[in-house]
Amino acid sequence: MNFHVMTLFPEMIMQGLGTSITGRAMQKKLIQIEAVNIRDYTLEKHGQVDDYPYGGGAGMVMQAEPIYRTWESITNRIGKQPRVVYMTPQGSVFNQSMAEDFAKEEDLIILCGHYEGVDERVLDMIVTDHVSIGDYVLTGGELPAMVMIDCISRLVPGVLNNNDSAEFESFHENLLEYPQYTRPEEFMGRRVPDILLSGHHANIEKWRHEQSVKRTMERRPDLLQEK
Ligand code: 6GU
Repeated sequence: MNFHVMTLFPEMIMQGLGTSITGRAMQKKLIQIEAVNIRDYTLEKHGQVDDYPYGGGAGMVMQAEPIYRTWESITNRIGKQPRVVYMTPQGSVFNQSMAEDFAKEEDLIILCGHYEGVDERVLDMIVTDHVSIGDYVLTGGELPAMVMIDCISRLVPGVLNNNDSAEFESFHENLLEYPQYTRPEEFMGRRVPDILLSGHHANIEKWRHEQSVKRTMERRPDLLQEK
């Protein structure tokens, strides 16, 4: 899967995703991430990419032209026009099922905004999906883009070592993950639950499922209402 990130801070994207599981997935060519600097596509003399808002008001607005030209360069190069996700607090709130939907795409273009916003005309022209990562305010779309790319990459076949681990983790069937334990059997007087030492796989599976349901009821009852 190929992620094409349109941003004013390309180094932030590449540094943030260059390590750990996403970094390894890039090395293995299972995913490809390119961060394209919108500033490289401005036609203004001093590299300007933003300007004052028409009608007045605080802050600056990202201009349409450099964003359009960045998009044009990417789409001409790859010879197709994939979905374009604009990261914005005004979008639909990202979740696991949106990740599963995006993971079906071969290419995805992600637009990161900054300042007070982006000229609406270029959004109308190129954006297919508006996505937020939650109800709080961030400085720009870069961190949200990284969150989304991390989450989608985990669903690309081969990215996780154990092919099973993605589907059994938190949010599988809208349940939180059961508690985990490793050595030693006793830590500061606290013992690992006996059932996990019993070797009785059917009972262990039943216990884990019960723990998942209990935990979800206690911590995220809202998940049990969904679907
Ligand atoms: Cl996608 N962008 C910004 N700037 N802030 C956010 C967000 C996105 N999602 C939550 N807060």
